Amino acid sequence: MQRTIVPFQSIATARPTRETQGMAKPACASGCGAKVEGSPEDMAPEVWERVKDHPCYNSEAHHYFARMHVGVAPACNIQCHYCNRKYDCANESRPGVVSERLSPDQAVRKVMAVAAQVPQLSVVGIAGPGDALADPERTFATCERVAHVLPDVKLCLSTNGLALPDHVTRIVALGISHVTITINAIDPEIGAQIYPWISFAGRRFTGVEGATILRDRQLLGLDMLVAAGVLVKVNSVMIPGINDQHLKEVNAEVKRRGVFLHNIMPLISDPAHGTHYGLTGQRGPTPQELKALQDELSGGAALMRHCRQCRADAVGMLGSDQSAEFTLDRIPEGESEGLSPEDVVKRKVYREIVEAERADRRQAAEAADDMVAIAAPEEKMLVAVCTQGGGRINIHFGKATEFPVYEVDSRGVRLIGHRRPRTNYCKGGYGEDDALGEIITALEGVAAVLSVKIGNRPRKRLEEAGIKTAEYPQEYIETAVAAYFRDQTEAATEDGRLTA
Ligand code: CLF
Ligand code: SF4
Repeated sequence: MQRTIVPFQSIATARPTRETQGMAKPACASGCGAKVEGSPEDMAPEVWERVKDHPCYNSEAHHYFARMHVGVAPACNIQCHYCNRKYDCANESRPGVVSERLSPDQAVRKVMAVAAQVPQLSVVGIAGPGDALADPERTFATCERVAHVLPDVKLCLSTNGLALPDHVTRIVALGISHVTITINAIDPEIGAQIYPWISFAGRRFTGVEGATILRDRQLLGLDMLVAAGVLVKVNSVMIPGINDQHLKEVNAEVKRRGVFLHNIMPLISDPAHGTHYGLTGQRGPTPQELKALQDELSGGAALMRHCRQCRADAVGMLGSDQSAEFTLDRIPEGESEGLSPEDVVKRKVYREIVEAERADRRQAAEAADDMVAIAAPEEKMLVAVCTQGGGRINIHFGKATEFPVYEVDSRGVRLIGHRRPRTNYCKGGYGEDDALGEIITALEGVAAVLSVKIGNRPRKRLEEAGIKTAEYPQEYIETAVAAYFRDQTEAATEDGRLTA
């Protein structure tokens, strides 16, 4: 089996220091950085312990830890206008080709194979391809067995919430510590524009009646989970013209009820997916519209901004899907009773390395807030980075398949989302002009791209499009973004002085 463990290798074997990089001085000359997002000081110690290695519930953790989904839940009990059952559940995944549907036995085999190869694996989630609780026995049998053979992973579920109140007791008993509920509306008039029908208590309900039942069950399940101490995340699909403005009410309501995170996901709508919205021309929001809504919600329920809308069979770090390496035909047959002692040690050592890396990153970040604080309040910019994990700028521009975007101003450096063109620029030694055009379109509004290296041709095209480039090999992302911002604002001030 092909093995790809990029972030582990980059941290464990190549932990770069300024000395090993041969850097006479830091890329940021003052050695400054920025406060990293999702740090332990942002939450109670017991909560930190529960989220510090969950790549979705903790933004910092997504640089270091991986999740995998096992597609054991094909059935669903509602219909969403953004879903076509031929594809994965769009509540918790990007519509793609149908996943390999697994029995609980097959799922456990797959989990063990991934855990042995991917020491970053910290969470096993069930997110479809239908609803995790529409046929709960398959979901619970899988969770029970995974907890038995791999006690160091967290168990995570995603559900539309209709069946949730019936299963909270079992969820708690099985030690499922993290649950996501997709709530797109609390106003049933709006819900009726999203859900044509639900199936409940042996009957089909449509329109406002169906949307009311769904809303009531979602909120009841949420309250029960919060009361039981389960960490709840709410996902909402942002649908322009239908629920985009209403999501402010949803955010306030779920905050009031004690959710840990609210994840607003852009509608993915394409006629090729055969969904109602795709076929009727309902568009998804632009990155700018999504950011504007998220900015309006600051002060409400805490927002997740690093979601990748991953598939129901996704494997690996968020944003780098390794699922093709772990199809059933590549996994050994037979029962698995647990990891080998070597693999157990490998996973333990990885966590120790991450602890050290996180401490180092925070230390490097301490001075950054001071550095960016000298900027005028109105100065801000969006900066995209090229990374393959570890919280560092560690790939060439041509290899980047997605671009995390950070906003920087006098208050600090914050991740605001990801831009994902359909393909990367470099194709085995040569660059593709069409891909470059798509990347430039995807980066609209971004002031600069920071990478390990960028070739002359893409650099020139980006600069012609008004996007600057800079190289910060192996530097921490926040440190590099803060240094770039400082240098640019200082240069602008200098230019102003010279022309005054
Ligand atoms: Fe999976 Fe979801 Fe658990 Fe994460 S995904 S069930 S909470 S382990 Fe994560 Fe993927 Fe976004 Fe979901 S990036 S789609 S939020
Ligand atoms: Fe599709 Fe998921 Fe909605 Fe069910 S809950 S209809 S699987 S998007």
